[in-house]
Amino acid sequence: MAEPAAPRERVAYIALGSNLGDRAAHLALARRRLAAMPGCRFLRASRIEETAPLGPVPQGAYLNQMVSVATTLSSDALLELLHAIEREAGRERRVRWGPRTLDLDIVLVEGEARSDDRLVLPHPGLQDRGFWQRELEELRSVATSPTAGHQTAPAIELPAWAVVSEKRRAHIARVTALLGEWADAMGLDEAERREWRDAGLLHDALRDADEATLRALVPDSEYTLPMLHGPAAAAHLEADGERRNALLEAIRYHTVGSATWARTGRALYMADYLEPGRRFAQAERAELAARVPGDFDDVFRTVVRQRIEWAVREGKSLYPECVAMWNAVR
Ligand code: A4P
Ligand code: MG
Repeated sequence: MAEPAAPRERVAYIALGSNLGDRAAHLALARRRLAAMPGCRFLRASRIEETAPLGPVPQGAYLNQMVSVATTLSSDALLELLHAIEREAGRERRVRWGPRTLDLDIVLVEGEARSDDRLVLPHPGLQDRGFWQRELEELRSVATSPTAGHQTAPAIELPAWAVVSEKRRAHIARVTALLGEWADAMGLDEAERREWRDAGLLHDALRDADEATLRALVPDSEYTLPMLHGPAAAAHLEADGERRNALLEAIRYHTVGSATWARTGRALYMADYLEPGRRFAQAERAELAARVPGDFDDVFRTVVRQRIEWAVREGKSLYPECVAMWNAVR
């Protein structure tokens, strides 16, 4: 007998709103729960906007945000899960359109239109809510999802002097793809986009080179072997005539961190940690990756903190560059 066809994944857009209590924390709870929801893959989160209250009830300003998920759930099942998240955030339904700790609305489900007493899709509010239209546009402006990278690592071209294993090459491809998605979503100009791409491509170019090769490139370095490949790659590039300082600094310090990085260094540091091929905390890291274009500085701070906490837990020593970076962002 033929297997039943696997349910098709559709993209659903969910609006988050809060105007009571710790509004940002309510949105964060919703994103965490959405990222862990069964039958759903978290795709992207828009930036958060503060909006004046709509409707007849006098109430405080809202924080609004939209996220996209790919889901095999029916819209009815999705709505039920959303209501459970609202309840967890302490939502009480007293006044329709009244103040709320957390409101989760389904704005659109790809390919579905319905209007009955449970659901209206697309949500009728989409017609006249400018912030929803902006958020939807933002989510749709990039076709690929931040989690797509590990399934289809694109072919990449590395310089002839690169020494990388196949596994490393796949990591480099995923980091570069993630940086490309962020650059698109953030609308970077061509020069910065190229700088981010080169940072991704070149940061680990010497990751699998032997110690003698690395030390020959940076004879004065006091770093131990696992820290040497960044400075060595930067030295190699400089000797080849590379003059983009933000790129050189990004590559030189990508393992230890830097308090004086331009955006390129901070983007590389995040992409190296958030790329989808790493096995730990996948849902949480996917959520952070999705938030980078809208919340770059906050995600950077979170990544620095998580990497330091990990080093401390593992009993590793903290490099002074890393401590200085933490002091600069916390
Ligand atoms: N329902 C029907 N269609 C949908 C849908 N597409 N998504 C039904 C979600 N629910 C849908 O919703 C009541 C019922 O609507 C649900 O049980 C479901 O069966 P609710 O969340 O209990 O009530 P509500 O939120 O008070 O009403 P509603 O109509 O969802 O209002 P909205 O559109 O959520 O508006 N001002 C600003 N600045 N930002 C806001 O986000 N939100 C509202 C509430 C008012 N003012 C605002 C904002
Ligand atoms: Mg609602």
